Amino acid sequence: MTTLCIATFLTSAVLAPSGGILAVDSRGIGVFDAGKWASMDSMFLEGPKVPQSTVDRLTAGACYSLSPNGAASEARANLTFQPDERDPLWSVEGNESPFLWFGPKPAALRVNSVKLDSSEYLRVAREYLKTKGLPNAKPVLHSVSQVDLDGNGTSEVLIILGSRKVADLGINFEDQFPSDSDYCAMIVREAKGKSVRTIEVEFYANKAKNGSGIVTLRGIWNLDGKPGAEVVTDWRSYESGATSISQFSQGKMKTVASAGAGV
Ligand SMILES: [Ca+2]
Repeated sequence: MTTLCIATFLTSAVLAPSGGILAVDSRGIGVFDAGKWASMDSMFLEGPKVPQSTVDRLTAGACYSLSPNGAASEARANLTFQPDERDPLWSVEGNESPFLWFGPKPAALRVNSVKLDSSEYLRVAREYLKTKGLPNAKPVLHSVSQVDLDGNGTSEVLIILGSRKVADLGINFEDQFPSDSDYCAMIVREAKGKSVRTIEVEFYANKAKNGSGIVTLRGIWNLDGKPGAEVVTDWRSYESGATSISQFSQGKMKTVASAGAGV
């Protein structure tokens, strides 16, 4: 009897659907299927289009409304393809939650939000900005999250910072930051043995390689069930925007899926 139960359990564990689709602000962003992440359709899609049959299969089961702090509650929604020539997208119908995961309930992940007046992380931000040629910068912390990003058992710290509060960076109707001294950046603090290093993920300034732009944290979850986290961020620039899913591994943050629209 015991053997039979274990055998049944193992079979169901293997056959259980492991994939899923993340939608943010009613738009399909990324799909995890057959062990890999891919972008959902948008004007930025460079890879193959996501087949309707894949979406049907992955959205047939449960769907969860996620909160940025990691809680997940069962929800109901559908994903429908909108074949707009310029801006194709998978759109959520029947649910207005900002974050929906069509897939198995996400594994628990501990994320600690650090206070934004933290003198330690303000110091880290100033030290980082010195390496960007800004020796006297007075950064504002936008978000500071302690979390084991790569699943190696040690927490990293994901920091987003800027020269002003997000609302004051003013990128919505301008193609540049208000001044050439403005910036926005995302960095990771990683402990390596006894030392700690700062890794740049994104840096935006009027005269930076990527130009002006704003990155904001939307949420951090473990969606694919593998060790580590999926970090969901928004990027906004002049009349353009995208939501991305990234993973941190071996000291590097890599975008695994992204969808957006713009000029
Ligand atoms: Ca880690």
